[in-house]
Amino acid sequence: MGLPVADRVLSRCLAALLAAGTASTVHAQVTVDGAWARATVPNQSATGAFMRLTAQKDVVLTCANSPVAGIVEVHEMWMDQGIMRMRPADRVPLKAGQTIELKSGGLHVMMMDLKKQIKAGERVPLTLSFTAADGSVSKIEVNATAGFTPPTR
Ligand SMILES: [Cu+2]
Repeated sequence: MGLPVADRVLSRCLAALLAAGTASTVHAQVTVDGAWARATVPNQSATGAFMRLTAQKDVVLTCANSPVAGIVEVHEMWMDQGIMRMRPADRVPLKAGQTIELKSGGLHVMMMDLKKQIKAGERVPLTLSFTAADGSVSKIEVNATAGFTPPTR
């Protein structure tokens, strides 16, 4: 089941990239707060990133990338008979003015095929792409702080 998922995310990311090349890219439609990534131990291949996102207008989170991971997906998590399960989220819509929280145990950015260990205190760069109803794509750069626990605010 790995391949179809990767294909889907990849083509979605590609679509976002292509759209970004033709439409004007608008910045700062989405603000990010409290971004952090869970630090890893040596040889760990995957980890999560978490943050609060607030959009100025209705958009859908369509794509996530990071230079430190081969595959980046947005996952949702839920409890199923006492077992924590997760899967790629099909759509992550953001309503204008409403903050959604990507957090441990809920929606999260899943970074897989990690290219290096993520040490506590490091910055983890992420690029998130959002598509609006008119098809325009905006991208934001996120610097998540790595740690083993969420940052205190
Ligand atoms: Cu996940």
